[in-house]
Amino acid sequence: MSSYRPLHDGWTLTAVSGDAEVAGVAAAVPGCVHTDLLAAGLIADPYLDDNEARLAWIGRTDWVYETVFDWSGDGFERTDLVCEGLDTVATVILNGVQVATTANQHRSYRFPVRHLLREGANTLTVRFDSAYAYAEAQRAALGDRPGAYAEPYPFIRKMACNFGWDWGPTLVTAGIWRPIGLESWSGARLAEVRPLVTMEGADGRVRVHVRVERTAEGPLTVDAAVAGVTAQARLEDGQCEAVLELAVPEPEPWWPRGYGAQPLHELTVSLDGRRWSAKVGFRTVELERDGGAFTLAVNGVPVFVRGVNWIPDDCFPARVTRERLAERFARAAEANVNLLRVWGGGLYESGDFYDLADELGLLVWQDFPFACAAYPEEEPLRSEVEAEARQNVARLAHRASLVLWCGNNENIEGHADWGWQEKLAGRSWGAGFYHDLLPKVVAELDSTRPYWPGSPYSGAPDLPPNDPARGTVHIWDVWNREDYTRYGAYTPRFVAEFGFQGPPAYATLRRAVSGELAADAPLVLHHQKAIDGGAKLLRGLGEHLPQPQGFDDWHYLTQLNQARAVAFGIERFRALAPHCMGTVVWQLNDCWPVVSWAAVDGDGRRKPLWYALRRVYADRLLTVQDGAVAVVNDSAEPWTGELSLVRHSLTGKPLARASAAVEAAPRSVELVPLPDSVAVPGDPAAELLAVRLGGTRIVRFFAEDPRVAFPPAAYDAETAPVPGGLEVTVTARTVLRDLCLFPDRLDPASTVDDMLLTLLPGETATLRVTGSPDPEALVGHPVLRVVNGPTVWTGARGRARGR
Ligand code: BMA
Repeated sequence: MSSYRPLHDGWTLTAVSGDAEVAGVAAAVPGCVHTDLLAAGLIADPYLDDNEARLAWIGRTDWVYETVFDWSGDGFERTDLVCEGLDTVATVILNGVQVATTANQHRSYRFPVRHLLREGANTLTVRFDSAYAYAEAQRAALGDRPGAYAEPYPFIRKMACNFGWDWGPTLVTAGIWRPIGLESWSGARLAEVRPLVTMEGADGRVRVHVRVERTAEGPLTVDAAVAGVTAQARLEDGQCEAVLELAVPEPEPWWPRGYGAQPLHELTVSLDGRRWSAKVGFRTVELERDGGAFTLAVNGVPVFVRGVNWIPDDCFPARVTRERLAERFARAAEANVNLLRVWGGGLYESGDFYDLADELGLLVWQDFPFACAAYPEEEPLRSEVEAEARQNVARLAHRASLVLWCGNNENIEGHADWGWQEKLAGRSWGAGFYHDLLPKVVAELDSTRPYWPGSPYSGAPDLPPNDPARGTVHIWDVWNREDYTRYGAYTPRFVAEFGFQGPPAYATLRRAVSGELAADAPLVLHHQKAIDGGAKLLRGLGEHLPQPQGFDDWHYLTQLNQARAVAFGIERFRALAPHCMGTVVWQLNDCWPVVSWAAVDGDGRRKPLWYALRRVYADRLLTVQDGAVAVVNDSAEPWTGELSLVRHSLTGKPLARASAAVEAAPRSVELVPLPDSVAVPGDPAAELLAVRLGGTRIVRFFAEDPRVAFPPAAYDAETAPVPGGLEVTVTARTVLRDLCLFPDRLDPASTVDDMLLTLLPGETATLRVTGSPDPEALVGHPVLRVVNGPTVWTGARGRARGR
């Protein structure tokens, strides 16, 4: 017997330190101070212009949330205040009596409060002290630690990127960020249910670890059921823990997407009429490490990871609804992604996040929340870390999608390679967490999946952590210093991070920034957080693309270069399979409108990189590598056919042809050497190579674009209305290099279904555009872009024929 009552109404917010006069402002729970102040019209939107710069005071202020609620004795023995998330330095007060103080955003809490409740009106107050003040006090007490950023985030258990990152603003939040409510119960309740789900041979196996909290004397009965199988445990007087074993004969296994279906079964656990339930899927996970490999195997099948890194989708995480997550996950799945890495500067994500991953077959690699800094291991942080790890490992242990626990992001590398040891002068830096505490917690609570101490990591503490030859590597010399062709010098086992920046969609930038849009406009630069980011974007164009003339060129060319850079890396690494068994692109998403490494921008718009990802992450990929065509077949079926190789002039005239019979076995890479007749051009500036196998066609030029003697682009374009939008047909009169359509320039809601198309003269592409952008404008500059288009090379304009 129990009843739950959310306490989400009637909250007010008051500033109780500093100069701000904020008192009794209506507040949303779950929520945070920034979004409350925004809703009350007291601050400007932190994501627009440089408003962020004037909001630093919020993180330095102490705040009080308060609500009054009615309560009347409900006949239960116990009533608990359940706080699923308090951000972060909180004092909880009920009817003037202090219930608890907390300092960990990553934990949830339950406090018995029945003795404090009164008939009639009750006042619940949650005071949040400044996260800065707390973190700075810990820093003073424990001694400073080196890190990638000067902010004090390693000194508080709070989402690190809230203090600003090289893609995120500094907006230090406070608030009741997850649900809060009263739960009343009598007799006994399920305090923790931790099902470990795996397969043994062909059979599904669930071991449900149950902990109960009880007031009742005498025996209790716990029941569990899954897939038609039931189990029961009896708890004797005073006993609080039980393990229930369920063996499900020959269930359909759960597979990552691309490998099979994702059957999920409802597991129910009940105690005295109280019911806990979750969806579980049966599978095994192993990490194969022979000879330096880093290969995730699900149900014994090695999986080539086509991954993306995930960052908190909003600086104000209470705004991230299930609907929004579903949209982001759909974008990942459509781009043929099969793994999300929940990066260590963020959070243990919400139940909705893992629900969607389980349903879609998106594997999840979960970092423990530590990133890019040395972390003190002393109290109070040590106990907080242990408590949060225990709670979250138990919470997520049953998740089919979760395949790896990882100790941290880049802290082992930082300690080894970034000059931290000298600065630390013997102070703790987190090694005890990554090599001792966290693996022990995982071994104790979740034996069903592997633990990896950090990323990058080579497999042993004494090895150089970022060695491409072992374990996971992060490749950041590209972007920071090197041309993207340097990916070609790597022969890694598993690339857990690599990426390249590009601006967000035009409509996103236009919404975020008022006034002039220019690469160097101060407000545009405010939405670029990487050190020297603007210069690196331009330098990164290298020999590949011309330097831009004006904003429109900058926007197209740097977006295009981002897409090409990442695609270049993925093509290289996939062609190395099975030596290399995964790439995790930095990064899928953004938390606000910003120039960044993301494929999907802060307003949810897809950048050209997303379209490139969809192509290079497809099951079937053709790529030219080191004088051969790599036929990459990451599907369960063989890929057979006649590989056609044609060297063309830029006018489309075939100059040489070759072909080869191909039979790429399932999950394999076949290398087909390129004969000189097609591989060696007569004139590198005036020829291209077209490679085709079945429905897949790629085009390679023999020189970088600025050295190709492109004719000025000419094309015919027609638009026709179709339900929900327009169909755009572009017929190339000349070669068209990397055609993109940017309909959001005309209508922010408008999208297009494909991009980055290279057409030979006479070829036609049909694109679907949603919404109702002006059809004439849609097929002209600067909405329709090609590399050899009017503003990059002067010359004839594309001829656009309207409807
Ligand atoms: C790695 C990541 C992030 C960062 C990214 C881009 O260091 O782990 O910390 O945002 O590179 O610089």
